[in-house]
Amino acid sequence: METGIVLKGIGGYYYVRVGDTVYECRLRGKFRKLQQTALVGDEVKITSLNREQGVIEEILPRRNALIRPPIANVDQALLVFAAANPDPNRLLIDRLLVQVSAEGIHPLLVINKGDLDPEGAQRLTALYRAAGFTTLITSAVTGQGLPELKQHLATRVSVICGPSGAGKSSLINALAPGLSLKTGEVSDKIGRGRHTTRHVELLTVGEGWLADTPGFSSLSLHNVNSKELAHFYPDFLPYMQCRFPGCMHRAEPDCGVRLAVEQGLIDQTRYHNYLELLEEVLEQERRY
Ligand SMILES: Nc1nc2c(ncn2[C@@H]2O[C@H](COP(=O)(O)OP(=O)(O)OP(=O)(O)O)[C@@H](O)[C@H]2O)c(=O)[nH]1
Ligand SMILES: [Zn+2]
Repeated sequence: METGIVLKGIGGYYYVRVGDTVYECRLRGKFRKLQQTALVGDEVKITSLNREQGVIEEILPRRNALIRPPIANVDQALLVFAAANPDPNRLLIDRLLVQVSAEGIHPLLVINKGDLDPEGAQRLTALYRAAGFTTLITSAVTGQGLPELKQHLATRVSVICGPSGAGKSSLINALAPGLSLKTGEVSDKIGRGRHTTRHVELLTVGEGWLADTPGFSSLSLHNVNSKELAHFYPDFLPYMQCRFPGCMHRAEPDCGVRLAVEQGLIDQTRYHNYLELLEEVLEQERRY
């Protein structure tokens, strides 16, 4: 048996990449009885019937599984924001960083459209690098940062997410030439792009795999609780020496995080967005 990765599934057929070959596979009958199906991203063991077809004999244990898009074993999420047009929404950046980290997925903050505002892009990436995140400036138009982005994709399964119009489809097209995803023009009137991307497939990009469908469309922080929220802030961690063990870093006395904000050691906006997300999580907990 050979081990491969499921790149896509259509109507009961799974396309499994083993080395340089893609096999069209069906699931062994036992999976139907167990009501199990394979997910894109699954590592599977197959027996080949010939050089093009095979049978999935075993689905290896999943490290994680996203619901939208349905993909297993996601290692990394590219959080794509535009340097301008549309302007980056700091609250959405922080929200996605928390959401992704809480799933155990490594976030890579990509500031695209670097050509439109090079200085703004530098400022933003410097801020988030200082906060402990991996960042990259790209441009789907000039090609800036694309070789580096490819390196970040190597040997992993990545999904792309971010707001409409940030250039997600453009980046996917630039990384996987030959594929032509539709890209939407940003309407200047409303400043938002159209949602044009649809089906789910893992694209082979260099040595890695990239989902062609954007993820994390649900914006609720259902996977985080109020006690652990601050732990997804690497920039808070060194200062989380507060008087109260359960400190949520709001109005508690002798809070190390608040002190660090006052001393300019933690970015103000990061902290304000934290408070906003904390309120949201607390409200969620009150309701359930
Ligand atoms: N100047 C510039 N324009 C870009 C860049 N990347 C994408 N665009 C343009 O921005 C617009 C939106 O790009 P898309 O790739 O459709 O954005 P998206 O994030 O996939 O948007 P949705 O499908 O709505 O989620 C298009 O007109 C692109 O041509 C870039 O790096 N620089
Ligand atoms: Zn505190």
